[in-house]
Amino acid sequence: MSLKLYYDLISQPSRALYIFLKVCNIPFEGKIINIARSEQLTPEYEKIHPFKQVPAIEHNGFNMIESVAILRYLCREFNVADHWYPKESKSQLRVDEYLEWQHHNTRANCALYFRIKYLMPLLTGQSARKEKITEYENRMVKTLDDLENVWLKDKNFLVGLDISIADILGACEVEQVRIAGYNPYEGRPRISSWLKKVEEKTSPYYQEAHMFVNKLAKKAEQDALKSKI
Ligand SMILES: N[C@@H](CCC(=O)N[C@@H](CS)C(=O)NCC(=O)O)C(=O)O
Repeated sequence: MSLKLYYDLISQPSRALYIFLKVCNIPFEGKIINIARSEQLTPEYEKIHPFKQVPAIEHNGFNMIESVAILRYLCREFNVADHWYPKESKSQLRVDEYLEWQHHNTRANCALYFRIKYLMPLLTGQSARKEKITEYENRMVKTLDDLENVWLKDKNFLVGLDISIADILGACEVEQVRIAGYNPYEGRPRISSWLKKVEEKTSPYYQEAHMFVNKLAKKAEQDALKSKI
């Protein structure tokens, strides 16, 4: 049996798969595809991921892409605890509701803010216009407020009393915006305590997967402080 994970820990869905595989004790071989070095663009990797992105998985010679589909597949194929993706129809529906919502909300709005404010200026040497950053920040703030006030309104985790794959995917997207100098915890007590719980439930892999993110976020904090002096 062989399972290979193609990933880069700077990528939110890559971190989600990494954390899930580790915490569920599913053995895998890690293959780092360094995005900063454009390793996702090689013809060999295109055979694994036709859209040249991370993450991807190869399970016994069968390639698969898209983190949400992969997580559901892993829950079906491996003997993982039921709370990750409950078999009971209505409980599973609750996880699926978040996973569908996330594409156009947590994923789209947090990742776009990160891209416009941090990634594109880094790659092109040109900062985005202030109005553009504000526009994307506003969209992200709406999503974070929806997480705070709707999804986490009366429960510890996004869709229930225990952690599910929805929480790992959601947390990895929210953590990413810290690299761009935005603090998603500030003024959002439910998000703060949710992230802490997700971290506790997936420790030490959550911290391991976010080591690079934490380093970059710290640098962003220090840069912001310096610019105020
Ligand atoms: N919907 C995909 C998203 C994949 C994706 O956008 N990957 C990004 C990193 S987070 C990537 O590989 N970017 C490099 C590129 O597009 O060249 C999933 O969830 O797996």
